[in-house]
Amino acid sequence: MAKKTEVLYAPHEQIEEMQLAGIKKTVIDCYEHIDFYKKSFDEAGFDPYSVTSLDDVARIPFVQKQDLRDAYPYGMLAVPLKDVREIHMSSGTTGIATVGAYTEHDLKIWGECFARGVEYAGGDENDVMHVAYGYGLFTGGIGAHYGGVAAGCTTIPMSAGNTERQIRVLREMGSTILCCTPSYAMHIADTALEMGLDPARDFHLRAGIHGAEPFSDNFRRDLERKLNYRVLDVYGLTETMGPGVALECWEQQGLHIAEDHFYPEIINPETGEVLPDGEWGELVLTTLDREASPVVRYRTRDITRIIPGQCPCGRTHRRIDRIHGRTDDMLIIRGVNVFPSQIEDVMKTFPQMSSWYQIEVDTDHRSLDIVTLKAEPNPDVDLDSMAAVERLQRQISAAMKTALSVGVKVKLVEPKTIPRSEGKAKRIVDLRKEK
Ligand code: DLL
Repeated sequence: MAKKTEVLYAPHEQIEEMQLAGIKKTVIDCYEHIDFYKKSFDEAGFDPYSVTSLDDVARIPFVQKQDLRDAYPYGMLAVPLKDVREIHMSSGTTGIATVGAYTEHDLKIWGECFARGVEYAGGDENDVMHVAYGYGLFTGGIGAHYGGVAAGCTTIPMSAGNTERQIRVLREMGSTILCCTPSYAMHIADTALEMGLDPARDFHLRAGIHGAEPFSDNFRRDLERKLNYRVLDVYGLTETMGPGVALECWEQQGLHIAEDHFYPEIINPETGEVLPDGEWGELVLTTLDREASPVVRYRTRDITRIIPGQCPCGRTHRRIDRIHGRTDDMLIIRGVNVFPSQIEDVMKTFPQMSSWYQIEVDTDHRSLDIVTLKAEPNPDVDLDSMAAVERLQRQISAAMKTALSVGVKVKLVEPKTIPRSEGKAKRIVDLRKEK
């Protein structure tokens, strides 16, 4: 019988009571134990003992990624180091990493949150979970692993890489749930096809719990067709916990936030004003019971919205929409805002196109952004003449114009020339930074 975690069905008023209690405790903990918050609250004139309703949250100052970086390595700990059992770090590609620390309690909650993904997939101890997110400082591998174990699955800690071996193990162990980035799942599927296998038949997958990067609906359908399973999105970030902050259920109508552990808000990224449900903006998260690394109003830079209304699955935890992208990755083409995942979605309406692409951003002589989509057609597509290639390029470009109102140059490239990734795919190549 499928598991039914009670709190996921609790009346929303009850969840709000839990949230208020969690926020009250977290702001006081942060104020009393973390210098950054004491200074930030005092400077903003915010009294952490004054919270009486969820409306008060809008008065609390934000915390940003840079604040966490400035506190590296241990400046944001709310407990003594002796109580910390595990540390993870963000990749820090743009500078100093941010640190996520966990007490024993935090690790337990993490496992329980990710395990909800297994529950949402209708899974249980009869499932074999193949974890091909990277293990290590990245939260993907270990977070999914704790989730698999907490859900009672037979959990296989593959980590990322060595794709042919992944394929052998997927087949031989009869894995039913695959956890990795969506781009790596696509690479696994494509490699299996190249090896002469039919992964839709030769694998035994039922569900994939894929996240850590944006992917479009059309990308998802392609993956589901190739692997003959259902793809569920998982969201998370080092600064608040790792994967499991929000997870999609079988309905595929948005990701349920673990509202008993996180308080979500959507803000206008320019003004900081809180937006009503349904409006797109930047997701801000407050942890409700995190002991080692609590955050209060952390600006994620991820663009989404809270989906109004209740999910047909009957669970009461509110849902965020699939992440469009990060504010830092948003392209502004002649004044129009576009995310790479929207470009991907349009490209993937062309059956001739594979899922491998990169978007190059450069500036022209008038310093206006020019955007080129470099993309691989499917290897079995016969583009025998230059004229055929140019026609397809023009058609894709025209579809971008119609769907997104932006001019995107399209350049088809040879199969396998776009780098494959075992973790997060690099979708944007910013040539402006190299000038
Ligand atoms: O990517 C945690 C994670 C691991 C999530 C495995 C899901 C699965 P970071 O490396 O700190 O942590 O990167 C966090 O990745 O702010 C988003 O911009 C992006 N991201 C995470 N999940 C999704 C998703 C992990 N489902 C950053 N869709 C976040 C779109 C996502 N973007």
